Amino acid sequence: MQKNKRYQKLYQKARQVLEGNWVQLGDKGEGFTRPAQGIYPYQWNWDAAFSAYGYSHYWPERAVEELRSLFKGQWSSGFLPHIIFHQNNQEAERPYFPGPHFWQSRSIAQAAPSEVATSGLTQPPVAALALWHIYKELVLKDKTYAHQILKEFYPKVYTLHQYLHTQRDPEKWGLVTIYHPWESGFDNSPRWDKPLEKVKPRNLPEYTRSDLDYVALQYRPSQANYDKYIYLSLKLKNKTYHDGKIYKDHPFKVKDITFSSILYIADQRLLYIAKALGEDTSQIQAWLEKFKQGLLAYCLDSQTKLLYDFDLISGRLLRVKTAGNFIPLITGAVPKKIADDIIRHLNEPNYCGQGACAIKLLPSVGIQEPYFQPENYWRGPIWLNVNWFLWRGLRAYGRQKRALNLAQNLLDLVEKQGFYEFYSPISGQGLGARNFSWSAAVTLEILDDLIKLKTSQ
Ligand code: 9WN
Repeated sequence: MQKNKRYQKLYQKARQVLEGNWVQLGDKGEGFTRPAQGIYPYQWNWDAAFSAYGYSHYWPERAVEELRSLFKGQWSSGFLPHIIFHQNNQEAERPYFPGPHFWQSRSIAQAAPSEVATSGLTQPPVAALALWHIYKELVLKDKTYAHQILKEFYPKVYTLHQYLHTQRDPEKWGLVTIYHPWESGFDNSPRWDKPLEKVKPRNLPEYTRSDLDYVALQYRPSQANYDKYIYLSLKLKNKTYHDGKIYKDHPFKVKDITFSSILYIADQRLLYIAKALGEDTSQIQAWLEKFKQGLLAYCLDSQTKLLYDFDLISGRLLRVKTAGNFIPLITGAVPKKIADDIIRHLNEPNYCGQGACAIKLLPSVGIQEPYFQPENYWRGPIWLNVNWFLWRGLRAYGRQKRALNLAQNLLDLVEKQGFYEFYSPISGQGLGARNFSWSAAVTLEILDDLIKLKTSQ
């Protein structure tokens, strides 16, 4: 099939997935995009931002609605929860665990909004990336409306970033501290194995996982890990989700390099937005500088020349070989020599180089590592949002050809398998939830870029 036709077909399919996951709330066009039917019936933070990014390419008004729904869950502290439990959500007939009754945000946290129930954790802040892209699309059609949208969201995104730079960085390292593996978005990644060793659940109430109603345990986090997730969540709840109280003795505190790198590129977008609105940019500039220093001062392993997460409890780098080591490339703030070394690793069989995998995309874990499991969630499978970040990282370092190969491999994969939640790097098989929103959203972004590239040639 001709490339252009092939791309158009895939584009249509990706749109269908996103729009098929839209959940209407009320009759005024409000709503949100669930990550996938069944297993994820509510609005997740970074999933929503990816979806908004996807919509922004062809339906920016819908993208605006997605962000509006997301920020309805924002707390007065700036904190943006990882799940928003919208009311009148017909999708959520089956109970999700841990759901609104577990978190009890409205009765426990002073800062939580009263209109909507939320979780008490956050997730990587992708929203500014979506907002800036929405603006770029809107401004071509209607400058006044585009400006209004920036004005509406700027204070919300600003206070979110401010919260992350202050409450989540009392050490002032320029890096974000997470309290729970769920906050990273990379849930059961081996990145968190060491810090979780010290977390020993006690007096855990009985609970029933809802995820296993949809996906078998072999593809999901282990029961032992789940107990720790619930235990950590209860600890946060006992501290009324108050950062000052949590910080003193919470048993899981990690400087997360992917979260912090995403915040850095989100800050860059915030800077463009501030400039477009004529706002003062000095604070944002200071955040950007701080990250650059912190990343190299605390996360660079001088021997392997790789970047790792930092465990605040043991005071040690978490030297595990995962996709996480590559994500800081998106910032363009990694010095060239170190970035070259990191990129060179992509040639190794460990990262699916030299024909070691069915699909040449970045696996979530090095395939030769003892903790690699090809079909288990964040312990080995390929995730498309991760590869989307790598694609951007490669371009930030001028590796256009490599980035193009990655994009083409990603498109081949979704064309053959469909828009799955994740894929085995060994067999290439799609796994987890089907018709997964962010897999469609990042495909739209990549397709759009390739189509533009083709038409400009
Ligand atoms: C817990 C929704 C979310 C993603 C996360 C992914 C997974 C939830 C789960 O699904 O996490 O938040 O039930 O495992 O790990 O990145 O945002 O798609």
